[in-house]
Amino acid sequence: MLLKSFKLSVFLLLCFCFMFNSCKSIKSTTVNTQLLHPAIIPLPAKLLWENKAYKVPKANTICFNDGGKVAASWLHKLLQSANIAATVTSGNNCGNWNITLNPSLKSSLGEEGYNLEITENGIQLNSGTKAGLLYAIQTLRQFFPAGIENQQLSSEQISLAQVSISDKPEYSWRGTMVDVARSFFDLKYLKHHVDRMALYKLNRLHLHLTDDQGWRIEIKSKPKLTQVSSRGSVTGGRSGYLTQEEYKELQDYALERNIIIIPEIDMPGHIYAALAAYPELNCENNSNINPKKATPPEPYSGEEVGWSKFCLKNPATYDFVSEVIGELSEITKGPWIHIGGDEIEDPLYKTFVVKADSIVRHYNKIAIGWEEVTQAKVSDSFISQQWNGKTESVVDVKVIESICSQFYFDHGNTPGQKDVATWCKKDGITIKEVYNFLNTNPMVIGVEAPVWTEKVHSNQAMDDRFWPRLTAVAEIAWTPLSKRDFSDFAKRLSMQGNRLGYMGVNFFQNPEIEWNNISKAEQAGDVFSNFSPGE
Ligand code: TNX
Repeated sequence: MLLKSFKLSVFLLLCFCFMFNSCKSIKSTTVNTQLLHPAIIPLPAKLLWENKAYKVPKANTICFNDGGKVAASWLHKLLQSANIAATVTSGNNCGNWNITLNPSLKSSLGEEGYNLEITENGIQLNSGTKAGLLYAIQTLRQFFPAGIENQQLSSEQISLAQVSISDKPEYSWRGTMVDVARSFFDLKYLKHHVDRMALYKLNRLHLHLTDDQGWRIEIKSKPKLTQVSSRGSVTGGRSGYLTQEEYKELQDYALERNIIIIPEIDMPGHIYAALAAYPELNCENNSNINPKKATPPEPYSGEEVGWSKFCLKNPATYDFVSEVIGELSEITKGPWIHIGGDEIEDPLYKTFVVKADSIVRHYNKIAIGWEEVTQAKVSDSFISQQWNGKTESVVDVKVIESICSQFYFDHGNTPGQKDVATWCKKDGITIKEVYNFLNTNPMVIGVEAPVWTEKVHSNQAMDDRFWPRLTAVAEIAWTPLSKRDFSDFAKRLSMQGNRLGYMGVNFFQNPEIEWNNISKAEQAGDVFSNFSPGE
């Protein structure tokens, strides 16, 4: 009996070595049995390991029931990338890989939850929704050796740890924000960003599309926004814009991965790029703009904030807002439009916010704004995004938590990092500080981490600010508080480094983590990059 369990441990250890390429760091006397299992982030809500493995056979069948076809395509792609041959067929539990969509599971698992069982008979993925099935596959993906991300798997037999998982998220809003206005990030980068978000079950991508320095979305009724306003950027940053076609392509790509895009038009402040193209929107004598910063039509490439605003007493302002929001609503698939609303003083500010809210609702969307908007009596559906916690709110609306001291990833990973913001927290934001997020406000629907780009001008730098801190965001947003434990998370993260490396993510090798061996791919890309599962 003892001998048998010793053999089993050696077997599992070997599997582990193979899977994580990390034998060198394992000393036989200090083996932590917990680490014999794949390191899953975010940690599932309920998870029970069996100390056994399922050896994937040479011939496999993926069997899906009604509604499970898309999930079957994702799974097939995953297995193909591991050199595992499989036939895909419809039916009920007719394979060794079975996908079951069962809407009645929604009552227990919600909109995004799933069950994943790996037993000696094979793999079962169940959910009430397609999103849940996709997440079951994202969890399963982390059972495979990291080389799967970059075609680095040999044809050796794969063993999967046996497990029983029942999982669902703590919060519905698990977001990231990219400021494409100060410096532009193109469709290709944004798709890679979406790929990476999907692996960690992040589901909201907020694009800060406009600011003083640039306007990044094509609005056909206002052609100068692209002809003129998109040309600028912060000094050293990139200019450009997304065409409506590209915006649609990004949304479709993201939606396949259960990610909704939230476009932000930042108003009534942070609006100089638009005013430079349409100077007729200014008040008399340009009294709405600080002349020391810019005089239209000169572009602005500095970093200061709070010096430009719409002319709020000018009726043309509201026509402009209505036309822009109308067109943006038409091309936006998600239910939300972000109207900004930050860092501005004006006697008509509250009136503007209420009007902008009603314009957004007129186009059948839900408005989101930075926390200052809650000084105004916005509608009940409005969502406030908290960033400094200083606003005296007159309404009780839902909240997205982005408090700058925990979530502003334009701040450094470590003290003294170069090209980072320091205004909210001088020494940067550690992974542990992100992980220690505690929420007691029942109005909070989730969290979102922004990267502002005054100082982030390359894909490499954007990767460095987001990763690995976004893995901590993913876990605090998904895993119930009672299951969170930083030292356990840090161990799991140490084993994810190799995967991020194979995915070509230029992540910051934070000294808080004892990284295992890390393989680095030159190019960004992973097992599901550019893959479409079809309808
Ligand atoms: C504050 S917080 C801003 C942005 C800046 C950022 C720099 C908020 C809603 N606005 O305009 O880019 O700080 O960290």
